Amino acid sequence: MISIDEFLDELQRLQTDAETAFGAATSDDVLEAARIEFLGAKSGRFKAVQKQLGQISGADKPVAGQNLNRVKNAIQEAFDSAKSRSSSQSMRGELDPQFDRTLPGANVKVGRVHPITQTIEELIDIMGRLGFSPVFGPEVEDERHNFEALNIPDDHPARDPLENFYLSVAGKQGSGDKLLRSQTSTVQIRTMETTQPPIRVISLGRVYRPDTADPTHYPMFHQMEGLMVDRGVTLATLKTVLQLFATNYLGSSVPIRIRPSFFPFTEPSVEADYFWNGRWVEFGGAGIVDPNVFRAVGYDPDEFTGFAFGLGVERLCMIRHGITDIRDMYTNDVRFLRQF
Ligand code: FA5
Repeated sequence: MISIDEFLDELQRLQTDAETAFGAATSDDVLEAARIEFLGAKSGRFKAVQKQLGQISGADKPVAGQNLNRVKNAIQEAFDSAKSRSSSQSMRGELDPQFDRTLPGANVKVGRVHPITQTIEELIDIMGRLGFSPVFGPEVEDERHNFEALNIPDDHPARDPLENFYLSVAGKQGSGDKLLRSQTSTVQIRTMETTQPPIRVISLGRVYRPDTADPTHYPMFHQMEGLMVDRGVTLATLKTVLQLFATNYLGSSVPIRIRPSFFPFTEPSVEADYFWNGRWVEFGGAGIVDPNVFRAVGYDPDEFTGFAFGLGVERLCMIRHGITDIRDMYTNDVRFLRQF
């Protein structure tokens, strides 16, 4: 039998010795040797003291056990902190005589987030503050979501194979074919199919059109779609949200205007412009959601109204950074990209 006092003395010695040894280890090898001496699974000193637990009287066992655990944790902690110290660079200077701390550091080249991704993150942040949550949809779409539910009939020119990337070779409208989505308005439908009003969402992502690349057009670009559905949403709500968006993204002195336009899925439809560097610049289409769109997703158009808008993300990014050619964003020239 061992008395509890002897056992606790032994534990205290073990802890002091271990902390001293780990603290004084001057290389990884010495630290490892100390680890084996104190924490070694078979014949480490901690293990030896642990075995003595069997010789403690039953009444003292709980106290002995608690102290054993406490010391085990303290020793482990002392080892962990010595280990992390030895792997840090400053320690290498002290421990490894071959390490020359006067050498210049390695020049690590840190990458950057692409300007379009930066813009998307900022747009999500701004719209989030106005209560709009981000939602996402697939880039390969079917005709229901890209056209039909958006009130775009089979014979509409927007469905022409020459205006879209249909995915079969035959590529024909009305064939039930899949296509690369030509607008993010698809996500309006997907959201309304699965959610009941009130709705306040934005959807950001890539869209594809067979447009010839020029300074302001690219065959793949990004849009930010906005959708708000509730009771009593009007064109005034839309204009307020667009103005708040422009103020937050471009600055408080930027006025916006809306002018009549046409989209099959909104009625009335508008084009939204902001005033920038002495001229009006278009930032996208918008309007009040057409009752036929609500019918297509099972909403009652007499109960709810909503607005939707679709803005070109590249154009917003370009205006903000003074980029004059959209193609620069997609040539992957790091001399261009590292400016943002
Ligand atoms: C649309 O795509 C509508 N879906 C927008 C909308 C949504 C209207 C909801 C009403 C309600 P539009 O084809 O005009 O609209 O495109 C919107 C914006 O995308 C344009 O204002 C422009 O900023 C941008 N855009 C269009 N084509 C290109 C292109 N080839 N390259 C870069 N940006 C483009």
